[in-house]
Amino acid sequence: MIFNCLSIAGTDPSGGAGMQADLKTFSALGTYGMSVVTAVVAQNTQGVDGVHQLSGEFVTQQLDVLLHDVRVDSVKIGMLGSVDVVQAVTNFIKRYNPPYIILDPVMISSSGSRLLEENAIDAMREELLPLVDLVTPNLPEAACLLGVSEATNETKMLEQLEELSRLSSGVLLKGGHLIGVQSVDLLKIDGEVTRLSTPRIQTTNTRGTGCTLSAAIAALRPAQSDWASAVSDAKDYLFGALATSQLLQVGRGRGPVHHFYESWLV
Ligand code: PXL
Repeated sequence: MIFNCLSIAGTDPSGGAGMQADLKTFSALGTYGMSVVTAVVAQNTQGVDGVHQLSGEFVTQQLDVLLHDVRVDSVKIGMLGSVDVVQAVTNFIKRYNPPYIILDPVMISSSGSRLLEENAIDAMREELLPLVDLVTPNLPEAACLLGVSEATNETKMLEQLEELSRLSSGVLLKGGHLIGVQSVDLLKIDGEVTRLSTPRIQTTNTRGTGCTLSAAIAALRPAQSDWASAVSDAKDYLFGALATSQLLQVGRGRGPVHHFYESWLV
């Protein structure tokens, strides 16, 4: 069976982050990719030039027309941008109750620009987090959702993991921002904590890593029996895409990861 995976996200013309990264990830992992756009972003590997935010109403229209026609097997939610769109996506989940919902709580772009209005953070925490199966914050996003300072070690990460799991049924807290030979993520789902450690790769091609990981989890989850194995396999995929990223020559800023490292002949 080929699964239909939906990305609800913003765009990246340079193809390494956002919706484009999600569709590449879905395709690389053997699923059928679909996308509903929340915001059109004028950006490249060096920075964001402008954001054209779509209305909640038009996001709803895209979702309705798609769901009236196509079976959706999993959903990855990325950049939402505004309160209006956070509420549109919240209502979509309530109305259609789609399976396997992963939320990457995108707030800041890889190049440092704001991608979520300040006043949308409360709506995301109060309305959306309780409805998703898994939320995948990095350390700055976790701090922002909890209104605390950023975790500086694994003990603090574990405390924040517990706090976040009061807000959402599953949490993958990504520790990539810490320094160390290993990069450690902590997963808490169904009451169980799993520590996922991978060797840190020294590269500046880190564009879209968060998008790629959450999209990979959405692609892999329908075929797996539990979240922990889908997350672990998604991390293995991202590790390969990061390790081979130097094969790509895209832009002068932070380059993308190599989504198709397993299938291309070159
Ligand atoms: O990686 C976060 C992200 C999500 N969505 C869009 C982005 C980025 C980072 O640059 O551009 C559209």
